[in-house]
Amino acid sequence: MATLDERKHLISDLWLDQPDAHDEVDRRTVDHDLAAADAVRLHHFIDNGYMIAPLGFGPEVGNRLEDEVADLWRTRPYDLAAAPSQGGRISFRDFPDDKRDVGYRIADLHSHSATALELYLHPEIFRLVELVLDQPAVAFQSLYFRYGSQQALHRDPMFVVTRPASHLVAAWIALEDITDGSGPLLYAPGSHRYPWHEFEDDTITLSDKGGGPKRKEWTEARKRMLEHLEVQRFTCKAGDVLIWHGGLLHGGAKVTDPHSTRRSYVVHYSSAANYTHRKASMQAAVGRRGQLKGVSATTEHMLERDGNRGLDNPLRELSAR
Ligand SMILES: O=C(O)CCC(=O)C(=O)O
Repeated sequence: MATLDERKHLISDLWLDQPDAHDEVDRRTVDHDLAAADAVRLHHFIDNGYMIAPLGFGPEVGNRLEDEVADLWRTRPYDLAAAPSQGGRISFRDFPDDKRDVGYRIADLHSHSATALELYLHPEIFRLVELVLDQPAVAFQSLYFRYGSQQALHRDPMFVVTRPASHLVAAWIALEDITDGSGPLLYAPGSHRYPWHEFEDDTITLSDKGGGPKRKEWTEARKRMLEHLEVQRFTCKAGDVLIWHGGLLHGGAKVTDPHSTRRSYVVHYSSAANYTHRKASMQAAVGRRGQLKGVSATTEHMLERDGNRGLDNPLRELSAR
């Protein structure tokens, strides 16, 4: 199945990517009881590649999550991983304390925190994501950030593989009021409609780690894209969610207030019919010298709440052995 068309646009069967998308939203408003507020969000999503909605909670959810994370840093489970700002995932058990700073993130916290699981399977986010996908969705991975990520602008399918690539939607949930100095989420409205950089024949994934030649190619391609785009900063209230199209260019702003946290939770979704299992890897200490070695696991195990489904953290399979 081809990924890009001859103009280097992502081939997509999503209804919101089709030329008649605005008409179709209007038609569903009249014929299918699509609520007026949702129609406004969908029209905005078609043109801009994202929508923003309130989830109806305040900072208490983030505070609860923070307490659960503090407990996990005390018990240090083997089958949960975090990644430093530079580098791959390392088991919580072996994660260096001095790397728990700006840019570090916890992967798939939904397996070890009740609050993270609530966010992972949040009914209102599922409702909105399913309006976009127009079919049942599945959550398949999550990231918890305590501080700004400072991640360079990118498009998720460069790193996150779904089949088809167009069936990728993400949600970014603010867990506290997000200030400008804390390194807010950055996004470029309308970028989802831009052509893609083709790293190899019909390939949009970037496999280079660090500063390899493909990274440099991408830096140049992004510079060209940004000549036509305006980058916005998502300063918002706790409980706001920004849901983006897989093609939206986004990243994390520089943290200019070193004392600020920027607690947020990101979840990636695909179509449930297509995304049924996931593999994850991490480094963990082995032997008497405690050298870090790569381990990985795959899961098909689904977590479910209120009829919404999400894949478990694959690393939980490791503790079962
Ligand atoms: O939260 C951020 O600063 C960026 C997150 C992001 O780029 C992602 O999860 O893909």
